[in-house]
Amino acid sequence: MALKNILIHPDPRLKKVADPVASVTEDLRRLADDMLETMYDAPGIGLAAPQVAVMNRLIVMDCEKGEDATPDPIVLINPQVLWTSEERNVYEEGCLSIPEQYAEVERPAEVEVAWMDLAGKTRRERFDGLWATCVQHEIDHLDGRLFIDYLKPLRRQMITRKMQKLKREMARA
Ligand code: K2U
Ligand code: ZN
Repeated sequence: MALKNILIHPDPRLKKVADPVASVTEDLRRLADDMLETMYDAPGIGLAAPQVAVMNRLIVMDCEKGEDATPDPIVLINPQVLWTSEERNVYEEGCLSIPEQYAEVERPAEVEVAWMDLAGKTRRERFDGLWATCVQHEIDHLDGRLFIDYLKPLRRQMITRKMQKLKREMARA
């Protein structure tokens, strides 16, 4: 198990479309493990492979919040949204690649997703609540989309400028 470095926006790798996973290998299992460890350490409730500079269509999630919640990690390989509800939900989103920045994003309240699990089995499930928000946020990462892409240009530009300043300070440290 190893903690991975999380890319910070702006970074061209966060804007790329990730490649489909061909097969579940030992390396992929190790990557999923490392992503879960990195997510819990952040802490976060989701993480997509491009955020750790791996351009594979792989995401991990565990939206069971709270200290005493039993961890319920889920690994989704090549996830696809099959259906979205008419009903929409607004959630104040954050992103581990855009630290300390939060903004309201409206998304479908419920989504049906198909994916392959680590056993190579095809799965299909409906997500609602925070799980629905999170899985859409993570699948966006696989398509090079960040939550700030849903904001007005001026707000997005302000956040990007703040991240550029943060990265300059991190480089000096
Ligand atoms: O992909 C990521 O950067 C992890 C995201 C996942 C997420 C964002 C918005 C809404 C739901 C999930 C977060 O940084 S995880 C941090 C977090 C924790 C609790 C609630 C919202 C965000
Ligand atoms: Zn994110």
